[in-house]
Amino acid sequence: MSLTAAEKLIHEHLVEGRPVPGERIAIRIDQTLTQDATGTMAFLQLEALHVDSIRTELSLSYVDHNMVQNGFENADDHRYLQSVAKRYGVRFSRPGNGICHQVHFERFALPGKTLLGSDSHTPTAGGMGMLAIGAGGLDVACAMAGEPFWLTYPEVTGIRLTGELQDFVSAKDVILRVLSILTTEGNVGTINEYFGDGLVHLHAQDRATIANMGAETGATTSLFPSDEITRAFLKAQGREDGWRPLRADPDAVYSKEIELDLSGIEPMAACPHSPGNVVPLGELAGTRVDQVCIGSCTNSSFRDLAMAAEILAGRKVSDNTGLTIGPGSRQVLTMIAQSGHLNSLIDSGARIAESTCGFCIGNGMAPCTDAVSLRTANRNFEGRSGTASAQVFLVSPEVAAAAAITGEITDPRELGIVCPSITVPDAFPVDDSMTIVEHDPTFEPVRGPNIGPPPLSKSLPEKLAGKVQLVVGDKITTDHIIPAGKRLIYRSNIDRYSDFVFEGIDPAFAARCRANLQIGSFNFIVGGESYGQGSSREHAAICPMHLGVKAVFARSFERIHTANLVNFGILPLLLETEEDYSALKIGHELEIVNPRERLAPGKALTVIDHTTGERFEVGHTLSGRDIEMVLAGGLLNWIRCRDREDRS
Ligand code: MIC
Ligand code: SF4
Repeated sequence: MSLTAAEKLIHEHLVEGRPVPGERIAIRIDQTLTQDATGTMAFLQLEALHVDSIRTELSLSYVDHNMVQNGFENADDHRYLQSVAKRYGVRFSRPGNGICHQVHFERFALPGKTLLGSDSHTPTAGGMGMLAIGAGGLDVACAMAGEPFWLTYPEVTGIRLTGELQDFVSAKDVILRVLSILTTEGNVGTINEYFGDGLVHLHAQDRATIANMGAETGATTSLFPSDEITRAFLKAQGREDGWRPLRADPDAVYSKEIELDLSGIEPMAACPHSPGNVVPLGELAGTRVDQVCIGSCTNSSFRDLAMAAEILAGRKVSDNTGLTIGPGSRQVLTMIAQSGHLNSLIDSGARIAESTCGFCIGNGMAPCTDAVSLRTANRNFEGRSGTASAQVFLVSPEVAAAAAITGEITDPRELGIVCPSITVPDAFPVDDSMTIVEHDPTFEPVRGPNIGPPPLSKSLPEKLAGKVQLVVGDKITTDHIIPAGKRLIYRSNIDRYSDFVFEGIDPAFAARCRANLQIGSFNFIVGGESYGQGSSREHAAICPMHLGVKAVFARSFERIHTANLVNFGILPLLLETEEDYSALKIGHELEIVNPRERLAPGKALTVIDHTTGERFEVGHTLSGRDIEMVLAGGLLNWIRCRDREDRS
């Protein structure tokens, strides 16, 4: 049978289920990654699973998100993560070593292997033929403990690349073009697989950029073949022995095919407030720009920063525009320092930030009121920059550098300069001393006062009645549900973090839920299409769970968030018609009829709206295993019960 590259990797790792699109399957996970903002919770959960050491080939714990350290909380989390890594034999990447996806791509990703990461941009490693999937922290904890990962066997979308990119057009423009075609909705349960003659013109890091931001389509992951370009990159990183070839069979069949002629792609931009609002840059030319930020896991490689530096060399940043550069890793920082590009950036007036997520997650660099900010990141959700009124546009490093010089949105082809040609070195400066390898199963992890126990939910009650506490529209992101930025310090303190659920939409939400819970009633949320887009943060399920939310009713859900809801015992229920959605209002008292008895795969549930007296049906996509988990009150409870039964 002819297979796509994605299907080959799935078949090699399949441990349960039938390899048929739409079926639930389980795959073996070879590597995991966590980052600090999701990692503390993941490791608290790993501790609750009572294993002695990790059972993956390699697990990495990165510190890259919370590094502002405006108090003891971040540093306590770092210390806990380093100590718990030692306890279980996880490799620990110290603060300063770089952004998880960039460092993983440079030093640890391997073609042919599987990677599960507690961050939605884990698919970055798909740029080198790795099956790399983002998930909630609890799923990653389970993978570290040796559990397989459950997902829906995907439909594979083939993206055939032909031609070669024009000068000043780069990988970011390719993924923005893909987003303009696929959009941010309707791709749940698919994999974007790239193939075709155009691939030979894309370096490994270009492919990483495209795979990284493929997360914004909502697809399970993106995948590039592993070829001679992949091999050259691994060789330059001193890791050629990890290379293996991977490509689709010549007559493999994709469920849908898209053809992209790279030579026809123009510079593009994603306009506020969605990565899917893509327009050709020309439509925005001349717009005043207050801030430019170059970095994030999408565009912070040596190629990207060297390109920006060459465009800025001998020029100054415009008087009314601020420019910040965030190198993706210590390796990148070392390289731009050695190559002289760092000097060009400093001379131009750029501010050099640490190798962290930083501005991308609203941790510093919030722009001024009503600012226009051009960023090379992957997300421009409203308020994510830290400034509610800011307009964030997502662009390539070339477009960002041009705007920094002129102070307005400018097509870099109109700067009147020759397009710099960046040569990626044959040998990268390799120094892994910032990733610590230790293992002592007797070592006691060190906890600070802000670090609580892992949250557990109660099993699903016989009678499930409660109040609608919020009705929201389409494309609600997990940033809307639980904000990052200045609230990130509470990632390890669920009770405190829960105060900020839906803070930007309805600051009274948490208090209403707590009051209702006090009188013995549960809480419900109502949403539109694509509920739970964006970040993998499981806090978007844990904190609502803590506030007594037992079900979310929506027109459709995104993949990672659905899994997180189930993992924490919350029912993701599908509203079948627009009328059902419009009929539900804040304050309505709902009852889900006999959920413990009636919950079964493919079977609708009945809901009574006691406020209007109406009854309606709701669907769901829960598998038998998902249902067992919800009934048990979440994945941790379910595993504990299963292990208890196994022992008895
Ligand atoms: C993001 O880009 O939104 C984050 C911050 O990296 C998240 C993870 C988190 O919220 O900690 C993600 O993409 O999963
Ligand atoms: Fe960090 Fe931004 Fe990448 Fe998320 S998208 S991992 S916040 S750099």
